[in-house]
Amino acid sequence: MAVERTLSILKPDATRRNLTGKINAKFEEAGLRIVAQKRLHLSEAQAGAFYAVHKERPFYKDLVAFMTSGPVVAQVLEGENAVAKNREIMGATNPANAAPGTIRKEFAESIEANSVHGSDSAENAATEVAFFFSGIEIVG
Ligand code: IDP
Repeated sequence: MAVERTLSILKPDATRRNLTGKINAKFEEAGLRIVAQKRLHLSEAQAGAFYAVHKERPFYKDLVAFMTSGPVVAQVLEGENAVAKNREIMGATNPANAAPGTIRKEFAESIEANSVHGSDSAENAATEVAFFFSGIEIVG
């Protein structure tokens, strides 16, 4: 297995409820290392650009409004098989379908306010990491 990097975002419902530390503990307990991290409040243009792939989906407008409703924490997670491992730790998009012990099962409020984003492929991870971080900000 290769060491990979993936982009994670702690969403506004998580920062609002002060869950940053609890969620980060899940990543670290699973062997993922937080090699970059910053807190920011996304503009509509930034959130819209990040989720451009969902532009035609019915929930796009609400998703952009939600992602700009409060601060987020953008992070780069590093570890063996990091992309798939993070998706496993996150759990299913809809918390109702998420497995016990996953972040979304424990913390998500709804299918929209589901606490975390994680890249879904190595290719998307590279693009998403570059969206938020320059090379000098990632310290492995
Ligand atoms: P993922 O975050 O598990 O990869 P995606 O299908 O890529 O799921 O959707 C991106 C985000 O859009 C979700 O995490 C969630 O916040 C939101 N979303 C997805 N499906 C719905 C929906 O049916 N209603 C409202 N929001 C949704």
